[in-house]
Amino acid sequence: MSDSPVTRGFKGRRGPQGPASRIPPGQHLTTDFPVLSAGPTPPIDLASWSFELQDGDTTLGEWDWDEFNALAQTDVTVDIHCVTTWSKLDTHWQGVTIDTLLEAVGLAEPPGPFTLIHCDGDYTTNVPTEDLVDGKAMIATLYEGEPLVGEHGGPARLLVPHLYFWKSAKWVRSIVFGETDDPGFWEDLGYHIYGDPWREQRYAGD
Ligand SMILES: Nc1nc2c(c(=O)[nH]1)N[C@H]1C(S)=C(S)[C@@H](COP(=O)(O)O)O[C@H]1N2
Ligand SMILES: [Mo]
Repeated sequence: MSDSPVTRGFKGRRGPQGPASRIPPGQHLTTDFPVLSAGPTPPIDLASWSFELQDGDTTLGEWDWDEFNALAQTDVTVDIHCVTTWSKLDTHWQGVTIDTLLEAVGLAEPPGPFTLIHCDGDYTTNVPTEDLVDGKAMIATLYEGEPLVGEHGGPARLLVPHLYFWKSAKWVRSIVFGETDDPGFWEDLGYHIYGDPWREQRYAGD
């Protein structure tokens, strides 16, 4: 792994409240970690793995596995909320924030207001750019201090914990910035275009 110092990220997002007030409406606590995938876990070869930032069709930056792991690391402890109604508190992740990636390609400002996230295995999800920057999201490679296992999205997944967990795309391979908010896999099938668990935005129209 990297020799970079690890920064404690997502600051101030956990209040001093007790567990009950950290569970969004319609959710219940779980202590295990369910696996939810729309298809099989894709086999991923780290030797051919890459991660890309794109502005439409233009590649802004591309990293192979070693290059990606040499980027500055951030470590967070966050609560996660799946639309199937489980929530899990105090999950601990390490990875590279989207801010770090934009900085690495020399961009002070993100190139567009919306993103579509692409994965191995054809899954996509849309996230507004503002929900990915300012320390709100990362590409996570470690979970509870261990390399992220395949079932949970290893080697790398998006982590955007303030939205329902379907937005946290597993086996992530690229973030494509654009001008329009185009629905991804679940959003096309009727899930909410944004997915804020605190406003219970489960399905289109919620
Ligand atoms: N590539 C990909 N990412 C995905 C999914 C998927 O099917 N494919 N499922 C989503 C859904 S619906 C949820 S709830 C979480 C589940 O993550 P977990 O299996 O690590 O709990 O991953 C999200 N990311
Ligand atoms: Mo989900």
